[in-house]
Amino acid sequence: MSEVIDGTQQAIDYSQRIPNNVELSSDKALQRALELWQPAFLDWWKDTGPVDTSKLQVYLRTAVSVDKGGWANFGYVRMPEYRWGIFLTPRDESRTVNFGDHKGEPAWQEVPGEYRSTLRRIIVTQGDTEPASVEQQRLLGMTCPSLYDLRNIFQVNVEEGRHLWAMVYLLHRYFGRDGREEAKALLERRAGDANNPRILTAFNERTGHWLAFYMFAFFTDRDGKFQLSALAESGFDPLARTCKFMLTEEAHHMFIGESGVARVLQRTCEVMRDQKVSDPVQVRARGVIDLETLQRFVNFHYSVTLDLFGAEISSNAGNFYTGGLKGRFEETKVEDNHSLGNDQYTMQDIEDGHIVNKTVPALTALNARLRDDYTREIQAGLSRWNQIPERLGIPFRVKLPHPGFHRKIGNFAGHHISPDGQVLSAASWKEQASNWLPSDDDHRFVESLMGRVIELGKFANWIAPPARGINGLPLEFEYVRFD
Ligand code: BYC
Repeated sequence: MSEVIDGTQQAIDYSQRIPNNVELSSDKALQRALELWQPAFLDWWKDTGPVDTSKLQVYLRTAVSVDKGGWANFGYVRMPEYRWGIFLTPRDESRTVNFGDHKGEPAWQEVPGEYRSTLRRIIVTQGDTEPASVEQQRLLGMTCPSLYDLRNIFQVNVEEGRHLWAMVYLLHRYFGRDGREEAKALLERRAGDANNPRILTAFNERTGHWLAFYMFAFFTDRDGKFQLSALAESGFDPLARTCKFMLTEEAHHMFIGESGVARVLQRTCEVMRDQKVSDPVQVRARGVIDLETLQRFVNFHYSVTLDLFGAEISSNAGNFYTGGLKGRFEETKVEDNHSLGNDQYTMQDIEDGHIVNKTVPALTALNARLRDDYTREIQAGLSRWNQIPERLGIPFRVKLPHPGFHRKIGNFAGHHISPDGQVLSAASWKEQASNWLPSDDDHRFVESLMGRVIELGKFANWIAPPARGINGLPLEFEYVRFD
């Protein structure tokens, strides 16, 4: 099949059973294989996607082109009829491999044999997170703080479904029978399943209420952004082009997370100011989420998301880089020779019970580096959140815990680190952990606030309305129709 998509081909062909901009109809075998996978995907959506939603009409955006400006079309859609498809940014014929041992070679349009299994594993790992997040959020539509929020979670869910399509296209198109088998297995694993769980830890956690959802969308979707950005630098051009378009969708998910938590913070701070309360028990008695609980959720979601970067020192990551498969964040903007041959990187480690700075070969520390880039962006988000209590005269500030806090992967795993970076004994950690991580009681309290608010323009008591509606529409708009 000719893979070429020239620069003018930005529009998506919706006349096909599988919408696409990759000239799918010119490769009949591939088209057939994907058309066989499509009903399995729809069955998966029916079984594990948002519950009781097949009749709802949701005001969703759908990609109509991969053009940077104005690629989306908004309208009412019944979710099972959403047009999931395959959208890649157009090919740049002059693109080269930009880092590692193959730097300067033309970007690969087919999978280099020597990297076949490594690339497949990266694509499968990325692909596995997408359905996992839909499964984790499956029950959230049963409650909602407003129609606006309900529509937003459904938008996220359908787009994560599309991101699964993005990876499945690559598996089918470039990895033959193995790829088809992996694509099948992506529909078989389940978030949190004891026998057949999702691959990465955070995607087996529970997302049991809307606070967890907003935190997930802020912290974990942003890992998505950084991982996709690193893969968008790949020398394997179809992967790079796929990830570039996925990133445009990801931005809205992170907005939902950041603004969701900001609105919770806003509402709590308003109540604390107006009713002159600060004690968490009294704050909770007003039906809003106390800031101490909010902090515990920040601690949890940040720490489990840091685990998604893998071990700080990773020979896998070094091999991905030298092979030209996965770059650094904004690789082409970094001013160096893009080989990392003799470069060093300073990171934290534990030695003799103390946290120390260690300088290591940069090539081995790429996961630590990507994690540090991520943390800088997360910290900027927290600084924006903290303007809210500041503006409302509340002294509380949300803080990031130390990167070693509550880690299960990497050089801090197996150690007990407090949020302020003290190395503790197991006993001391156990005594204090409930001050730092959400307890069952915290979850129960947050769950107790989760009603179903679906009157036009109304918002639950525990969250402030957003600054504006979707696509320039008012907050009173009927974002979801139940007829
Ligand atoms: N849980 O050398 P290591 C998103 C495994 S989120 C379980 O430390 P490496 C999204 C690892 O697989 C972005 N296992 O790590 C967000 C390896 O096993 P094997 C998802 C883990 O390989 C919200 C072993 O431990 N995309 O898109 O350098 C909603 C040693 O590995 C974990 C990607 O992750 C863990 N947390 O890097 C929806 C990008 N961490 O292979 C979507 C693709 C490590 O020895 N994935 N292990 O059996 C990758 O680039 C890499 O696989 C990782 C790990 C960065 C995840």
